[in-house]
Amino acid sequence: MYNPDSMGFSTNQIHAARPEPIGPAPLATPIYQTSTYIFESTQQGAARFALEEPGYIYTRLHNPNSDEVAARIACLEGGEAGMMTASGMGAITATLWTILRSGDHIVSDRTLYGCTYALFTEGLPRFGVEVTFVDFEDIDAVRAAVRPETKVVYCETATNPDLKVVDIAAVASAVHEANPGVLYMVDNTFTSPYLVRPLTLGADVVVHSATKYLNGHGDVIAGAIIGKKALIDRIIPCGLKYMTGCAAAPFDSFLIARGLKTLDIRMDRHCANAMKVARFLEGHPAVRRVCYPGLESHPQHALAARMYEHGGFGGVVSFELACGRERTAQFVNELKLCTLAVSLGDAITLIEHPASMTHNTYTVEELAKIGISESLLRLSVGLEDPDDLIADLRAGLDKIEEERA
Ligand code: LCS
Repeated sequence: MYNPDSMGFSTNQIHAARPEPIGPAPLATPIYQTSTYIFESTQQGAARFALEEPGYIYTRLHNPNSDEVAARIACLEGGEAGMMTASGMGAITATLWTILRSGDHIVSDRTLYGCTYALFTEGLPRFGVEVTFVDFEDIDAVRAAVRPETKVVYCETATNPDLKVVDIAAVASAVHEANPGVLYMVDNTFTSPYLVRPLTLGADVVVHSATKYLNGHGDVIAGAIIGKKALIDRIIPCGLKYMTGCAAAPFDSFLIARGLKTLDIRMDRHCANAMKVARFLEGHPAVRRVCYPGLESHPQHALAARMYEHGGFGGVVSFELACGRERTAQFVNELKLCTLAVSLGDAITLIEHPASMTHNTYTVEELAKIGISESLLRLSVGLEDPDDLIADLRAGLDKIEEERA
């Protein structure tokens, strides 16, 4: 029993009235807002560090909130094990820095989230890793790009920002045939495991920006990695523990666990709203092109219909206006309900301009090569009444059309 009368002020300000851990069995997992965990003895601490005894050591490695949500996401993805990270970029780097060495090679889709592209063009080459960019619509080109020193093949399920859909099963069999040692890594942020489960289609590891649909409420930055237990057991002590240190915060993991409870109903609504908005945009004369896998006009609509589960095609719709960059910017500035911000997967509809924002890591020429113009906008359709979103978009589009007439 702690006796404050026998202790100094400094000791009491830390230890006095500290509650004994008790078990009231709360329904929601409490937030384990702690950096470290008490060992019963030096022997126990040594055994945990030696991985001879399971148990908590330090929150950079494990935390009950993060472990709980990681295991839940792994279950949803159909993976053996999972781990949380402080961001989606943390999930990507922790995985790659566990796998790669100088001299290794990556084959990547050429359309990627802008920071992933910068990691591949600016970051990894500084450490002697070479990246070959290929259009993943062309499976033969992907197969041909794989070399003996290729360690990782990388793509997004649906590309950010233009929603090209990758045939994950076809890529998986092609690249594993070309080199059985490659790790096929898929960023499943845009679809979430509710719509696509890359591991069940032959991918080896899935990464997420959990900042997006998994959390769903725009108040967290976090990432997740899901794959074979043997791989996660390598990434935690290497990619997480000493290469990046990008551990997820306990509170963020708590919020993602809360958000995950409604993933399916949120995704159903995101998909239904996005479909309605995409059909509206496709019918408006001020819109040159709409990128949405749910539209019959999308080049991979048939693939998406086969590969996506639960009858939805995601919540992001990108569209190109029939006007120049300046007028496109003005259109966005005049919207009332669609909110100008990067990120996606929020209850609030967000709109952004990829060429100057999320994808400004590509040069204008590189963007043109992958078919992204300065008039392309990316809309993350939220959970509002879709008719209100359409009215907001229609007001701006009608104005452009009047000017053109
Ligand atoms: N992967 C994809 C497909 C993403 O879209 C993002 C972020 C990341 C990884 C990185 O995740 P983070 O570190 O931000 O959690 N995408 C963003 C976007 O399109 N707008 O703002 C961030």
